[in-house]
Amino acid sequence: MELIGSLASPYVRKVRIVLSEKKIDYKLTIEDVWAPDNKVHEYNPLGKIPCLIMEDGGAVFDSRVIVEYLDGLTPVHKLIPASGRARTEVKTWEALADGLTDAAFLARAEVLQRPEHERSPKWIERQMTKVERALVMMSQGLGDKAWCCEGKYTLADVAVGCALGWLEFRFPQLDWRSPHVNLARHLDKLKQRPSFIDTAPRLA
Ligand code: GSF
Repeated sequence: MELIGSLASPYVRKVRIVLSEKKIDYKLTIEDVWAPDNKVHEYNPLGKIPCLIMEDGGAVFDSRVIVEYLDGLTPVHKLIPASGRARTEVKTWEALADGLTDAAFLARAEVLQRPEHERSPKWIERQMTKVERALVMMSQGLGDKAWCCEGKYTLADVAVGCALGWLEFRFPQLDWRSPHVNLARHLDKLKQRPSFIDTAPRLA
C-alpha cells in the first residue's frame, strides 16, 4: 500500500496516524503539490494529497474516505464506531476539524498565492471567523472530558489533533490556547502518542 503525501499536510497526517494506530504497513511517497511538475494528478485528478494507492493499483481519496477504508481493513484498534449515532458523531467531529483546516488553508493561500494588491481582507476575515467558530464548538464539545466523544480515543481525536497541530505549525501567531485551555490540554496529551510523535508536521 502506498500513500502519496507530504510531511506538513494535516490531512496526510490524519491518514498516517490512523495507519500507525492500526499497525498497517505502507510506503510514503512525498510529492510537492505546489511543484509545477508534480505527479499527484496521475493518481488523483483533483491534484490533492493524501491519495492512497491500493495493492491492485486503485486510488482512494480524500482523507475521510481513506481513513474510513483503513478502519474497516483490520479489526486492530477501531477508530470509527460501526454504525448509528456514535458513528455520525465521530464523523461530524472529523468534518468540523477538517473544516477548520480547510478555512485556515484558504486564508493562508490568499496570502501565499496572491500578490498583496490582489488579496481580499474580507475573504481572509471570513475564513478566520470560521476557524474561530470551529474552535469554540470544539472546546464546548470537548468540555472537561478525556476524549472528544464516546468516552474513548477515536478518529474524532485524531482529526482534532491534526487540525490543532497544523494551526500550531502554520499559524504560530494565532493564540487559540489561551481562550481554549481544554483544547490545548487535549493536544498536548495527543502529542504524547507515538503515532503523533512520528508524524509531527515538518517541512520535507
Ligand atoms: C483536502 C486535501 C488537501 O487540500 C482531504 O484529503 O481531506 N479534503 C481533502 N490537501 C492539500 C495539501 S495540504 O494539506 O498541505 C492539497 O493537496 N492542496 C493542493 C491543491 O491543489 O489544493
